[in-house]
Amino acid sequence: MTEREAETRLVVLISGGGSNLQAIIDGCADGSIPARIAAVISNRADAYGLTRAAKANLATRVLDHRGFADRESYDAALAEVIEEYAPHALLLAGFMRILTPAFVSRFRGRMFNIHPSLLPKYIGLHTHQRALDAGESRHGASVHFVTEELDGGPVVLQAWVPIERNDDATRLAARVLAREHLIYPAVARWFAQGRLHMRDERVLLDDTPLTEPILLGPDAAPPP
Ligand code: NHR
Ligand code: GAR
Repeated sequence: MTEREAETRLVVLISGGGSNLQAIIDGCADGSIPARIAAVISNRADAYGLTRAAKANLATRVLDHRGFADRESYDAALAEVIEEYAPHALLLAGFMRILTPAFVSRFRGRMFNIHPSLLPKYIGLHTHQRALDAGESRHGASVHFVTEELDGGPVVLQAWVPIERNDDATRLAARVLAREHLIYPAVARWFAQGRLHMRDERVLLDDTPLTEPILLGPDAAPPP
């Protein structure tokens, strides 16, 4: 019997290890995310996530930003490659390049990012060390719609972890990453089920506006 292909097409952008990509690959494979990954695109040829994608028989592309004169021309080329795959959604999963407003406008409302902090805290880079330096007792990760404002789009789902007495950025990052692998597939599932929208810069889940992000504690599972 021929399996009918899941209708929702995802394109995933990576720059590195791709463990969040792997969580999405696994969710698509086990049916919990009713979608398929049409392509994985990296700005770095040596990203291990490309190996993960190849092992899963996914299409891979590399578009190195260093060959382009400016952000506008890189982003225009990147958008062209993405549109070859006509994705319904675009997932940034450890993608390390800030995207221009012109790029964002092409994928607005169907582009997500996972950011390693409890937004709106710690926008940008080196979030784990900054949370430690600030003496926080909690840290975590957020999945949000991507808008023109860096790490500023509406947040759908967050998970927090405790900061422990002898934490360093490496240990803390690992504890956060384990929770990322839970929350990003959950958001991808909701999108693929047609339950997740952005309207007027707000998140709609099941047609209900979220007044604040859904926040999971250390042992909590995402809502169905
Ligand atoms: N683009 C837009 N418009 N909006 C967002 O919310 C985005 C975005 C692009 C990437 C991911 C983000 C993160 O989760 C993201 C969100 C890269 C940088 C960065 O400073 C900052 C935030 C994020 C990703 N990048 C450097 C740059 O000059 C390059 C750093 C490097 O190559 O290592 O682009 O943290
Ligand atoms: C993740 O922690 C992700 O939240 C973070 O990079 C890691 C990527 O891991 N993203 C950013 O910092 C974006 N600027 P992965 O490649 O194993 O998914």
